Amino acid sequence: MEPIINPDETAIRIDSHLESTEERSLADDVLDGLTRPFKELPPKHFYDARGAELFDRICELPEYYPTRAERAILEQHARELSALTGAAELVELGSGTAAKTRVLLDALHAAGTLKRYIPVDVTESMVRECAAELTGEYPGLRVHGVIGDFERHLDQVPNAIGPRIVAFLGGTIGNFPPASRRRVLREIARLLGPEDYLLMGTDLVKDPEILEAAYDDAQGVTAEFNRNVLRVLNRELGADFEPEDFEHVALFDREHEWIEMRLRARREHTTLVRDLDLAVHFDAGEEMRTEISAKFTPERLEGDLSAAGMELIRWFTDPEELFALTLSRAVAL
Ligand code: SAH
Ligand code: AVI
Repeated sequence: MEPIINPDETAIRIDSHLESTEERSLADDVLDGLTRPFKELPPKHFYDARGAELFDRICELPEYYPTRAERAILEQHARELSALTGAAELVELGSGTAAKTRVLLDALHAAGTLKRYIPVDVTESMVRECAAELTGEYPGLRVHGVIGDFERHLDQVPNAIGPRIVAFLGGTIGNFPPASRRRVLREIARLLGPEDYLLMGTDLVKDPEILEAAYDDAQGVTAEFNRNVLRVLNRELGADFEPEDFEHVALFDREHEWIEMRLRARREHTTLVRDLDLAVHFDAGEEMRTEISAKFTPERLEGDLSAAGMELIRWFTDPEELFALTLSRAVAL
């Protein structure tokens, strides 16, 4: 019997680099982070399927302006970006649902240059769903999904097939502390050939009240997103956290100019992380850091880019100057 060939199948390729190594990285992060004097967990573990759904809800909240501001900038400048870059492919780091990315894909598709989209994300379901949707929406588009950690797997991004934009939207670069931020940017610079550009979204320094409201919304969606990391630890590592034992805290650190999200223990207790054979004690009121979200000035951004071997080419912002979208290139050595 003839095999049934789905004509769309050739349009999609997905590579996964996580599997058991990802469980290892969660275990290492938990062992390292929860045995420190000031407990800490890296934010990438928020994003299981539930965390990704909660993040989508955050993007719709009245207080969370970054998504709307970045979308407005993209809508204003997509055609210009398309003409300037002539991109044949778009690599997107932390692609999520690629909701805003469609604005750029529309422009590149209309210009007739776009051939391939490469979403890179730790959340497997996101990469798979996004690949299926986008090949349906853009006839002729090939999608090569990379399920992986952009701190460890950027060398798995396939070689460019033409001028490339690497998009890093949403302000996700701000979720790295300064040293790792520069390390990630250096790795990104290695993805850029002489014809290629980094298109990066960064949230800007502003009134602390606006910032704190964006990370502590009235409906409590961000609080649920924050506590979701405890559910991930319960499921993946057999921990026995009671999420409601922790209160959501979001504050703007004026010295570092970043938002810090923390979980504050409501009572003294000890949690067992069964798979690591680890007992973790929390004093009443003790706080564990779960995310930083750095806010940028043009100087901070230029400093980080230049330390990573890139130069800023264009700076776009929204009318209220809440958020910036920048285009950069690798500096020729
Ligand atoms: N770019 C989208 C989503 C931002 S949310 C937007 O602008 O709305 C951050 C995304 O990055 C999530 O989809 C999450 O799964 C992914 N992510 C976070 N840390 C990651 C890491 N270390 N490696 C790969 N993806 C990561
Ligand atoms: C993905 N990242 C840029 C978001 C941010 O604003 O730092 C994650 C987030 N945390 C709380 N709300 C949104």
